[in-house]
Amino acid sequence: MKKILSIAGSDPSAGAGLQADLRVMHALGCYGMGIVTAITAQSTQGVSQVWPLSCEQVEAQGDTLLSDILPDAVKVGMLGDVEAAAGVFHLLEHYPLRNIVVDTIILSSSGKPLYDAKDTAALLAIMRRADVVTPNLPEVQQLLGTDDTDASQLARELSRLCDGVSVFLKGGHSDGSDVTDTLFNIKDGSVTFYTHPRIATTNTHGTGCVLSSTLACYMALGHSLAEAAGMASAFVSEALNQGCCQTLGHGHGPAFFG
Ligand code: PXL
Repeated sequence: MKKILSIAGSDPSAGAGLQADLRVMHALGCYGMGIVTAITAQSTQGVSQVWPLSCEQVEAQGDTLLSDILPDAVKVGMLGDVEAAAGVFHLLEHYPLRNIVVDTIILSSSGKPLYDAKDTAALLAIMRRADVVTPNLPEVQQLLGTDDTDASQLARELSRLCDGVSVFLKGGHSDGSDVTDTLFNIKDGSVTFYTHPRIATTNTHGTGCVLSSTLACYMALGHSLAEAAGMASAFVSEALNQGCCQTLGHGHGPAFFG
């Protein structure tokens, strides 16, 4: 069984963060493991509080786990703050980790900061150790300091900023009746678009987490990045489609019900 590690924040409502990642990994037949970077207080109605863990707490979770078990893929999600990010960087630097997917989480969809954008250097250091990074449009624009909207150009530029990683740019924040995710593959410099109809649903909480953990699983299962990206994009589309008639809580329900 493939072992996948999520390094992420805790979301008690399980729509996003570590709990969502573990549900996805289980659904894909993988063995999910988790290191917590931050505790959040939240529901489907938004994030009310965030407590990042210390560098020492993140490092100790990882040192203990990774000296026993090495995963087949890693998904890095919410970092919380620069301290917790330093703990994550230590783990990426000190262990032979593979298939590293870094989701560049900066803001929650409800607008609560999940990482302090002024500490970009620590986030970039982590992104540079990734195989693939998965920003959404506002994140890539913020990281590049631009308001350009050309997806292939943005993906290429972010790859350059990260000294050559692949970039899977999520299309959900753009307008239009379709959603197009864009992969810039550093292996051959190709750009691939994955387009799906936009699904009318308010159950969108954790869409990015579901995508990045799905991508990590498919990479661990032996798919090429281009295949894994297409399968992850289709998985999210199918999850949103299947979950659109479900009800959970009073706000934005989960993107993936399981
Ligand atoms: O979807 C981004 C995200 C990731 N991780 C945690 C979150 C959120 C959004 O709320 O709470 C823990």
